[in-house]
Amino acid sequence: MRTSFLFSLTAFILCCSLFSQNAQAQRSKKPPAKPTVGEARAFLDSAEKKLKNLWIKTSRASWIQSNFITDDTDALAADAQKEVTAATVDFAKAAARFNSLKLPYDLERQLNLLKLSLSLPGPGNPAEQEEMTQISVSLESDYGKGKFFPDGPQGKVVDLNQASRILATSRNADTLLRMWKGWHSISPPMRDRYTRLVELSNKGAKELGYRDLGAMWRSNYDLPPDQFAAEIERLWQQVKPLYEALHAHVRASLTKHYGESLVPKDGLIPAHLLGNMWAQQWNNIYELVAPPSGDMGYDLTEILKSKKIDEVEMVRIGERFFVSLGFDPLPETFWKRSLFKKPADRDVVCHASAWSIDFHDDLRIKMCIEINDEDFSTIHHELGHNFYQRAYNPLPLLYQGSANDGFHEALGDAVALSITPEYLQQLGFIQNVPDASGDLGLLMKLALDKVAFLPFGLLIDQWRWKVFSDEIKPSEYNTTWWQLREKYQGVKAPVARSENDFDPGAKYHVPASVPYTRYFLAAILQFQFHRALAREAGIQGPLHRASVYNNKKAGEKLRKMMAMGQSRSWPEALEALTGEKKLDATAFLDYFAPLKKWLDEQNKGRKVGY
Ligand code: X8Z
Ligand code: ZN
Repeated sequence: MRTSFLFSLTAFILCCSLFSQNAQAQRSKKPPAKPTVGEARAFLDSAEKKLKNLWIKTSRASWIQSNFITDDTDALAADAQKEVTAATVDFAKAAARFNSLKLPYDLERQLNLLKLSLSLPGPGNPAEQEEMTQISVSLESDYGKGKFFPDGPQGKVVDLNQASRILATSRNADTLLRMWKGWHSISPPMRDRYTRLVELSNKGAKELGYRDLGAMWRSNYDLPPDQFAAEIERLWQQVKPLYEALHAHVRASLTKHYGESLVPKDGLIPAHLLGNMWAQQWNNIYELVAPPSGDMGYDLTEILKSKKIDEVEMVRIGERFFVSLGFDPLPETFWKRSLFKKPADRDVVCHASAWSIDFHDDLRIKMCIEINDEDFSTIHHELGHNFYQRAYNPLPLLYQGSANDGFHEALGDAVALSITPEYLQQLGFIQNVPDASGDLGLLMKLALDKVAFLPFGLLIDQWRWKVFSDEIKPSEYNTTWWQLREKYQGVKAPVARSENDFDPGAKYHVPASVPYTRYFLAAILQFQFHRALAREAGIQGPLHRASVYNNKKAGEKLRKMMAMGQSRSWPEALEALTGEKKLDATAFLDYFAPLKKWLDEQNKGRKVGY
């Protein structure tokens, strides 16, 4: 199963026996028999068996499809997903029979997880179900195939990896704009299908008893959905001053580089200048904004290249980190079956993902690795998914997930926070560990990744929640998308946009229907995890210099939390690792406190905000 996935089950044998019992009761005019705890248990057992089978089949079909995109593999993947969706929906509806029954904790929790297990629930009507899964597969597949011709149809073709490389390295505003516009030309054809997907998946969510699909997604956090939304807002308010301080400094640096006519001193930053297609992480423009007196002293991308470290070796280094914490090495099949390099001869979904195909040890990643510091970090992110999947694999199927989806996303990132200069020296990547004068540079580089990401992590689902609740109409999709990007990120479209565009579709998680709030949660959680691991390892000193590499005690604490899967509520899992029960941005803020101080000094006399 892919970490972000529509999973499911089928229940005909069991449903039939429940339905026939009720039919008998109707014939004899007796009220339907009250369900029992024993029946609920049998229902779940049977659902798990069916589900496991179907999920494995669907994973295989999806794996092949996203490693080899053709019309045929699309059709096969859609077929498999349809089966899974139909079965899960049937199970979820049949499970409603136990709603009024007082059930033991585990049964109740698993039934609830079963109900929430689809990211895209289908309507009960088979024709609509088929339409929904076909649309969903076709959207992800179109994203995977996305290419454009910046010099016209006779000229060279550019894919997302190539465009991203240029956005990361070019400082020529015209070149950047061509890449930005080119990639955003792949998504308008998705608009009508996306509109229909919203209708169909919303219908499915309503049939399962949710207000709409957004409310269903928000119900997956052991809290009432509105309270969860309020928690997210609380965290955003905690970190917003730090984001605004970074934004103001980056804007001033870009004004200096590109001129005030392109980057107005007090306004929104054009989205193509920040080193990333979605302006979601800004680490690639480090050299434009670096503190003059705080050089970090090394460039990891240069080191990887000069040492001729290839894609597989980058993954091996990541694996060795987890092994140093006490985890078993990855199985041989991982190395045989994973995709590490973009194939030259076929279309693949390059967006990085981690898979557990068989709920046991058939673990894989799929990633078009580029030799740079960003992908070195993403490799740890993906491996975090795989090690998590293995840690909880002894649990019943419906508990095989992270405490909430933010935990899954945070795990590998928390480990990657241990890629400190001290660790790089241990790897033999740098000779000398820079002294504390380089800390500002280190913090800036990481802030351009983690702090810059926060509003982006928030806004995708702010947009989708409103799309699902119909507050945003299809005729307003693009306008509202940019309103949110301006409001949260303080960035603007580099050229005029209209409703002929469909810019949300140019971001993977929209066509792929992967909920996104998980990444906002993960951004906060990973610092809570890191602080707890450093404490467990007995590390003194600033958190940005703390590496738990080789520390078995910290590793054991982490493994224990991972092994809980989603068998307990996320506050319990959080407590097991950190001793804290609440999401708390103080670890994040403390980590960046020296940088915040520096930014505030730089920003004196500048407008902060947008
Ligand atoms: O999608 C991902 C991972 C796979 S779960 C590579 N991330 C988000 C993104 O790329 O937009 C990680 C950071 C945010
Ligand atoms: Zn992930």
